[in-house]
Amino acid sequence: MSAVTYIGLGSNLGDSLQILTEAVHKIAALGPVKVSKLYQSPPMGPQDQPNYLNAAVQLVTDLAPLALLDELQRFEQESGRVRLRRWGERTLDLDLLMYGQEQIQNERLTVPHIGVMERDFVLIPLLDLDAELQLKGQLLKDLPILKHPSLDVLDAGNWAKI
Ligand code: A4P
Ligand code: MG
Repeated sequence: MSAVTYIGLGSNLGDSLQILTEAVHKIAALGPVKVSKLYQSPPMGPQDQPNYLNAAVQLVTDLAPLALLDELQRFEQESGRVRLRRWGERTLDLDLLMYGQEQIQNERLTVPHIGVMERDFVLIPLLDLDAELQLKGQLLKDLPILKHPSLDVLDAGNWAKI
């Protein structure tokens, strides 16, 4: 049984465009994908770190949630993942934002990902992929946080060359 899943991508260390492009290509090897626009956003958390590049990918996959997480964590490691502190700078962060309609809570995985509803750098790329997306009965496009977004579109085209 295949599931429609959403993955959040973030990077603010190294050649972030190259790192995110490679990540999209690796994700695309797992199943059909749709890719959001590419955004630049000011850091949430410590302010003495570079701006982030953020994007999201919709992936249709047969992988079970933990098997998908294994793949995402492997891709993070392969990018030479550096993660210095909580909410701090990192070469590549891949978060499993949504997995179909499933609610998952175990020691390795919380889905939907914590913070989806509070983070414009997650919500806006998600809405590129499906403008009618809902979470817990809430249409994401109606969330008040979207009235004053803090991120900029860097590339509205086929930036990942997929
Ligand atoms: N884990 C649990 N649920 C999930 C899930 N749904 N997807 C576990 C992925 N992983 C999940 O991950 C720690 C553990 O979370 C994993 O072992 C996995 O089993 P991590 O990536 O090391 O840590 P984290 O929770 O992602 O880190 P942290 O530091 O809490 O950061 P966040 O919340 O991901 O935020 N500002 C901007 N503008 N843009 C950003 O992308 N990102 C962060 C990181 C901070 N500020 C940002 C951005
Ligand atoms: Mg993460």
